[in-house]
Amino acid sequence: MPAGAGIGAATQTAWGQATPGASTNAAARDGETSGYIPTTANLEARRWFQDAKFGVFLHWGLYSELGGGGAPGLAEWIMQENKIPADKYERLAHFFNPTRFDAEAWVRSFKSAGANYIVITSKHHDGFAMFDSATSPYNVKRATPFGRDPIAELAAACRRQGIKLFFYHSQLDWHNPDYFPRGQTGHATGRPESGDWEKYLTYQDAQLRELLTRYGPIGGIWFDGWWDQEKTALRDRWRLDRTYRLIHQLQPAALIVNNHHHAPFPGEDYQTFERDLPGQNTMGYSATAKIGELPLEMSETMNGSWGFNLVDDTYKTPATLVRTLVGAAGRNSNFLLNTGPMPNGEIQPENLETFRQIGAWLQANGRTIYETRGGPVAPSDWGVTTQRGKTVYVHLLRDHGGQITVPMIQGVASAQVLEPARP
Ligand code: FHN
Repeated sequence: MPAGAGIGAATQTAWGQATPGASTNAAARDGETSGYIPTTANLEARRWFQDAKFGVFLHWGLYSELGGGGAPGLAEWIMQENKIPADKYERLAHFFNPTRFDAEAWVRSFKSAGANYIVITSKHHDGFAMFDSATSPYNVKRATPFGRDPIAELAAACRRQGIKLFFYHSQLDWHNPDYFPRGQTGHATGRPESGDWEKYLTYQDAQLRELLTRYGPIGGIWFDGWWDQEKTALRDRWRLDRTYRLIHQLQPAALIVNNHHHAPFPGEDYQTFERDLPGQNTMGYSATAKIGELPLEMSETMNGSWGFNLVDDTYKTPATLVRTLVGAAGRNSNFLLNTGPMPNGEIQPENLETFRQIGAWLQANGRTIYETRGGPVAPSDWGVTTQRGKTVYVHLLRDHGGQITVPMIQGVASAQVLEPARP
């Protein structure tokens, strides 16, 4: 598969930049200034995370049943976009019955794609818990004919097959009446114009406690939706300290990340970028996302939607996605690639094929990606560099007219072409 114009490896005789792992020390310093000191287990988990490089993102929920409603766009936003009142949307739970869900098969596919971790929606903005929650009956086990806990099945499969599981958890909630006052969204849900914000936060922490105590050791919590209250008085009333402390107390090695689109807040363990490489801002999410000292990640969609969309065929090619993965690695960042499972519990065949091709590329070239850090040469028009130990991998991602100059790799002892240029 054409991943780029080629890869070369050069062995350095001297270090051209800070040693791998330096960023985790800086992260520890960040923690000290905020009062949060990551434990040794947490720092180890951050290093593991940086080595892992590639993860699979899963947006799966009641919205998957509607497949985007016949329009391209964010299928998981259909409740908001189509102004579906909460009590009507609840009915979707009665039809949620993904009988073809097979956690072991999912994990096998993602592992053979070369992924080392999975991030799945435990709750998206629609407020529906995709796990068995004693905190609220509005959950997959108790409110659907399916009657199973897919998160428990996935956690068990991940454990058996040796891959880490993270939970995406939406802070924004279009269902819970106590998510009040509303922020930028969720105004057409028919909920009463009253609610108890503190109660909402207690509810949120109770669900997080369930996620952190019932499914064994987890990779971390991937928050989203903070931005909904960014322009309101509630902006500073999330009590992140309390929530983050709870998570770190229950599972010190669980990494906290929050897709608030800013530089990391105190207590967070890595920084994520939505649909843009760190340092880019083509989507408009990253204008204020100054790159911090923590490990990095970029998330991306296969087409234009996170949730399963029936009509959106704008799939990125495997070659494009591999280039993004390599571009991320060259920026010292992980790559988190999304698929929206279908309402029957299967992964879209188109996406499975893409994963298969990415896996084939990683099988052949993974040594230039896994366990590397961003290389000594800044990302450039022609591509990026990664490095492990004294070996620098030069990834040529674009047409370079047959010749490039790679500056500042000092004392190169030997060089070889690993993957010849492809059309
Ligand atoms: O609104 C969500 C969206 O549905 C999706 O979950 C993505 C994933 O990064 N994040 C939000 C937008 O920032």
